[in-house]
Amino acid sequence: MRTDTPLTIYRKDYTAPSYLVDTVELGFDLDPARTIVANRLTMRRNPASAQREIELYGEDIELVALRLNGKALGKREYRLDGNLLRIPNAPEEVTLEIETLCAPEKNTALSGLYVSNGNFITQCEAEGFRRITFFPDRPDVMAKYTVMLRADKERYPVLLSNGNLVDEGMLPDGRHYAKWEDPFLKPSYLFALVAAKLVCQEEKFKLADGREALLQVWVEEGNLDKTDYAMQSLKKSIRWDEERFGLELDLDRFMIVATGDFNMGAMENKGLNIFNTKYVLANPRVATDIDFQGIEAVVGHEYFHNWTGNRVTCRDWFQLSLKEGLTVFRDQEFSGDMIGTSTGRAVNRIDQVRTLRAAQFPEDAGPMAHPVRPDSFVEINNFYTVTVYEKGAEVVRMYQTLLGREGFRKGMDLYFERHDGQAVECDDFRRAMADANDRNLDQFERWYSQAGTPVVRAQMRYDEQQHAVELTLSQSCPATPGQPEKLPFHIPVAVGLVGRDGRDIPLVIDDQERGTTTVLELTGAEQTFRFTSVPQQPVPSILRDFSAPVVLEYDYSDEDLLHLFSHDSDPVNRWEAGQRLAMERLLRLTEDVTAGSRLQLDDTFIEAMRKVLTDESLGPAFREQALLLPTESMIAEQTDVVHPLSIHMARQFVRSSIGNRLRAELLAAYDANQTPGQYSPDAESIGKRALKNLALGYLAAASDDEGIALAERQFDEADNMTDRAAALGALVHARAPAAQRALQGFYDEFEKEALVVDKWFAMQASSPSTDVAAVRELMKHPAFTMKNPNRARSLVFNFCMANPVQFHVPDGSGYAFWAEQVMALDALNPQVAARLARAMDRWRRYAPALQAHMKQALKQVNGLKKLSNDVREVVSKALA
Ligand code: 0A1
Ligand code: ZN
Repeated sequence: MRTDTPLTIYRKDYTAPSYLVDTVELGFDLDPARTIVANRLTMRRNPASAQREIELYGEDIELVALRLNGKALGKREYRLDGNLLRIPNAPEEVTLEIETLCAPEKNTALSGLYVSNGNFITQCEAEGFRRITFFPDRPDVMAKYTVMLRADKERYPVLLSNGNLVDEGMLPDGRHYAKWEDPFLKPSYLFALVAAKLVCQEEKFKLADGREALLQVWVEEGNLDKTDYAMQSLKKSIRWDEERFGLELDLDRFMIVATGDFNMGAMENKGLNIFNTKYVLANPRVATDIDFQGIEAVVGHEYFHNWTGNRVTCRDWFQLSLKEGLTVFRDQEFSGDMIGTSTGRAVNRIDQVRTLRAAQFPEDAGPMAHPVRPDSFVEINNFYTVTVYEKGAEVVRMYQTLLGREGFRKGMDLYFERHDGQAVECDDFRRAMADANDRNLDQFERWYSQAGTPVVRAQMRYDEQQHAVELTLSQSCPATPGQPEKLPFHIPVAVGLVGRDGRDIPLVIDDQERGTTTVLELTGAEQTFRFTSVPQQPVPSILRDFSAPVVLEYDYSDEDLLHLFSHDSDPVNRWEAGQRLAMERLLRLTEDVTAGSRLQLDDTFIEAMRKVLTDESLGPAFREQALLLPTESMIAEQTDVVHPLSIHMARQFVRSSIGNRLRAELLAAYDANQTPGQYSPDAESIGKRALKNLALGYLAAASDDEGIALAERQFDEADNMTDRAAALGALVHARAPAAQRALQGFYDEFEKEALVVDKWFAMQASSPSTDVAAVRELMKHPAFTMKNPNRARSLVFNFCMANPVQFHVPDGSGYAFWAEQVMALDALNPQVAARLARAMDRWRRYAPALQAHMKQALKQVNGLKKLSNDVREVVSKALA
């Protein structure tokens, strides 16, 4: 906890480390109150650095002893200022021995070495290793690690670290030890240890080259009935990386450990991935379809990091997207390939687009906007963002769109050939892609350096005499903090032309046949592309498969959109046409609510919805996506002055109108998409349940009681969590009289399942019937604690971020609650507090009366003297 003005760190100030580390030997005497860490480093001066001082970082640890080449260092021979330990005039080669003390049980920040439910766990990314021992804790210092763990055998029977187990045995006083050796060079942020009472599901798995690897999933006792899916996902991930990228597991043993106390989703520590239980534990009784999908994606993500992140890592934290954007892209492709079918893939892609629009576009337009490769930060933990991750993945995807799958693979191969074992920059990845394909990708660099969501404006002119289409594309990008002007991006725009009969028109440019979808490369501020042999005026389908993370502007008429919504061969744009139809109406209705006008929804829209709902040729998963309305926050992003209540009422009106006017079709879809028999989280069944439960939601939102009755019945009879939670959600959100009974029953049944109790809190927190007072009541529930991040997120975050009507009540009490909780959380866990702080990012867009309250709440937090750098950065940027 720092109380002075936090320091900004700039990418341009990067300098090479003064000393390199060859080997690290760590010894741990584990004790919750007082753990002794012995650290023996062999180091040598870095020829690439002019600096001669050894620089080590340490935070919240006590230095007990320091020896250099066998000799204890006196107080004059080193300097310890805050978190920086410097040893001047050190020789060329040194052996440093450092002994420190830490108190894992007091570590509520969950960074470094901490205790979770009695077990020792570590989290070192980004800068947690320095909370364990003094070290040049930066990713460009890569070393070989040997780790000796000592702990009480009864309390901590399982002792794990990175790499291979090389020795284990007993010690006096009931203690035991285990020695681990990691054969690979790694940066300190990939270090991990676990000392715990755990059990595991394990299996030998044959790798492509014939070797056998031991795979383990470690969980607390009582949870072995929930590890199958994670294990299956791990095996699928290993296979997929072999087949798609020729990348193999490089260790004999690969372990996953689940912990209930974790700041993020999971962590890719070498050979010892540590996961939030949310992304490991699942069976049909306690986990929903979305949970199962999340597990597959996150297990894949962490596994894929072994090559993209671990074997090739980041030179500095500004390059974070080098590993994160690339690894998210890889996990997205993995999920798509696991579904297999083309509509399944499209639905997967639609989900990605939705996340980008709902979370990344607002970030890119707000006070925390930053390039995919940021130029500066105060606290690196604030930059594990949707921009670095999801926009970063879109940037990687654009290489594949521009170079083709094969070209992309060639680029990947060259990247590993050049950089295996190194810590590199985003530019190195771009260079590998360019060189492997003999392409100039210089301009593409702007995707890394310029923040903000580009706007692509399209105009089409049809020349009836010449039978030609001229498509003019122009681009611009709004100003973002520190970047008033932007230069043009290199944007791949995938385009098709849809004929009057609904079929794609074959594309001809410069007398060349280009198939029915072609990728136009927009590199200038404005360019015109000319298509010939177009027999009649088409409707352009632009940005197919969402080929670039941009906002597309085109003056589509309702007729155009209806045409695309019925016919576009590109499912993403087909869905997109429906979203545009819905958004137009939602925006108009929002204005009508604010103005007090009567609300009306046109037949055209309802008919379009009826058509998709009843179109059996479309898979249920796609129909569900097509019928899902843009979220309230997506609507808010499209309005100049945000009135959250108007948006909510407009959206509710559309929901209940759909429920009333498509009642028969919704009931039919509800019946037709039952999934009897044994639960299975395959794409087909997931799609059916999604459509069925969407129908249920609309019916429950309608004005008669049948939907509510259906939800009650489903709640009582469902044999899986997907259907139970959906039914409960429908009851709670519709404020049904039966909601209270159902909530109580649900809690009683699942009170021992922490992840289900999280759902129970979350459902109430995001319900428009839960006001500030009710949330405060829920915080008094014996199962609530702010110390557990999942629990804090389930109640407090969901209220502040997913319950706009109640959070934004006119008297400002929601914001006062926010300020209180940010401050309380900051004292425990700054990283998590800073995430909650971001609920106010878009405060300047709200109606003036709300703005005033929001500003006051922000100032209250910022006025606190004792505030972490994490929260300080977020609130001060919001106020700037
Ligand atoms: N590298 C992890 C994300 C992660 C980042 C920071 C953490 O602790 C502060 C934990 C995990 C990933 O991308 O999965
Ligand atoms: Zn990652």
